[in-house]
Amino acid sequence: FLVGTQCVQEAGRGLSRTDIAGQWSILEPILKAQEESFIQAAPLDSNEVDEHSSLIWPLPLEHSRGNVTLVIDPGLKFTSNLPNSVVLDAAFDRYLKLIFTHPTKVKDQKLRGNLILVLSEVHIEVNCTKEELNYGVDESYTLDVPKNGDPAIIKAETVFGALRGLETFSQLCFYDFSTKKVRLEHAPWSVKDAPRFPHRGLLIDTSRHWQPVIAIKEIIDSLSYAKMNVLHWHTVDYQSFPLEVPSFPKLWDGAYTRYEKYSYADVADVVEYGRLRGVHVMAEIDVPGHAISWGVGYPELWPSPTCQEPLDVSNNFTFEVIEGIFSDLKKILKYDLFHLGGDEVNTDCWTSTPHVAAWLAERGWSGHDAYADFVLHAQRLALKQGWQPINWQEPFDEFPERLDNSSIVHIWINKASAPRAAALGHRVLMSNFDAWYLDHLGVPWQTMYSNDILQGVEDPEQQKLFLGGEVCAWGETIDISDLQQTVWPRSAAAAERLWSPKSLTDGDPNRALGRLEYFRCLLNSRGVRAAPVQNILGRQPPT
Ligand code: CP6
Repeated sequence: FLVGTQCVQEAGRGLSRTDIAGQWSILEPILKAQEESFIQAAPLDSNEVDEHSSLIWPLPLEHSRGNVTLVIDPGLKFTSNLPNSVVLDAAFDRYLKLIFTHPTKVKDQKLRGNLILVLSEVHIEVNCTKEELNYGVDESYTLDVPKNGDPAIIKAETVFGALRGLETFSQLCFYDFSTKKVRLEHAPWSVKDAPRFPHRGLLIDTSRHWQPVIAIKEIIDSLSYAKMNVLHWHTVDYQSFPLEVPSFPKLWDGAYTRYEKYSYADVADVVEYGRLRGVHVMAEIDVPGHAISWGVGYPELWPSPTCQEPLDVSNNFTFEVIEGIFSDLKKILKYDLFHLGGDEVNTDCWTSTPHVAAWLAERGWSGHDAYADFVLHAQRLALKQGWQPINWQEPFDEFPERLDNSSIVHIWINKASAPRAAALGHRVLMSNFDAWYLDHLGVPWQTMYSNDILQGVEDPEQQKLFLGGEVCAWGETIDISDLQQTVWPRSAAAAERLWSPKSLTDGDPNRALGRLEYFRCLLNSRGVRAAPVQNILGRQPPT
């Protein structure tokens, strides 16, 4: 809206569309003067993505901008063509709060005769009315912010694309302390955006340290700010089993304490919390290793009381329990992928425990054979639930010939297995620990940023098999006291790698420094305890 000098909001509201058209002749010279005082901006190419070029993290696929500053109406309205959208309505509430973080002047002070342009509406158009969050859901969107105060338009295939567009819009808005108004600079904006990879995740580990549900929800919020879309929930492990499994209620006897558990309803609640933010919750039940805590409630899952892992492969009850966990979880998880762990298996307990050794001998199997059989059995149980199973890379490294190529390989030890897995037709997820393990506090953000997951994969058909990747916050040293500053800002480096085009993210990572510092401050302003960019935990003092 074109507004006079006194009262921005009221005057702005009072003008109809035809009034604006009628006043275009007044507006035009002002816009021209504004434009002339800036260098004309052209679409950015990869060489121009310097530290000051954009407030948007991660960088969009394409964007261009102009030179006009808009003021955001404190009465900003989000409208859409889906009036009953639960996802959009919830998002509108959230984004209004994020945009108006400071008391904003409604009645304007004298603006010394200046005219200002006010943006009062963001309109959203979504094609698909389904609001289920499945793997590969279309997250593309366009955002156009005209320079004359006409409504900004977000167009998306799905509500989840619209969420990404709202995030981008909110990142363009900032509070201007001199006028006490929210501003949006460099209109007109035209953004065309879509993710490079469909699976952009963070692993959290609630076995080594229990994390309260509120900490998990805060992490989901923060993931959506970086357009990350998967929470990989490593629910249980050696140390504790905090998860309620209605079919086998003694499993959560393996929780650290009676206060450190997740009820079945908690998990469903986290899944819905994620859906409203476009974040899939992918659970991991790590078998047959990393599972000692299972035996607190059901000691028969251990090979023996003194040799407690891997889970007893010779006992049918082991697979009944796994199947019970899966069928309970299937009712509340929505993601199509499910993680079966399968890493770091040492079969010594199997070969040294008499009844298991006898069972192996009957079949003529080595511990290694039984390990492969266990992983395949668990995969069949996951497939039976309609899930696509993922395993850590060891099963692929150790018995590639036995794996169905529909199973997904999650790389963590070394990148070298990734091209091999893709060549055999497996889909691949990347979390190589030299770059993307957040609990390795000495790894700088630049290393995380430089980790292109398609490195060494030239064939476009094989490249398509890379679903994306995850940064990992293993929980041995992480609880609610340091979760966020361990995850942020370094996860943002991976987030940009996984969202933005390769052409904009290759090259010297330090080109992203200024933008990353800005994004870190944005996170802080939203209550996310992101650590300083140049002062990550564990950084060595300069020598
Ligand atoms: N827990 C589980 C872990 C790790 C893995 N699985 C791990 C191993 C090595 C490093 C960091 C984490 N703590 N269940 C491996 C996927 Cl360096």
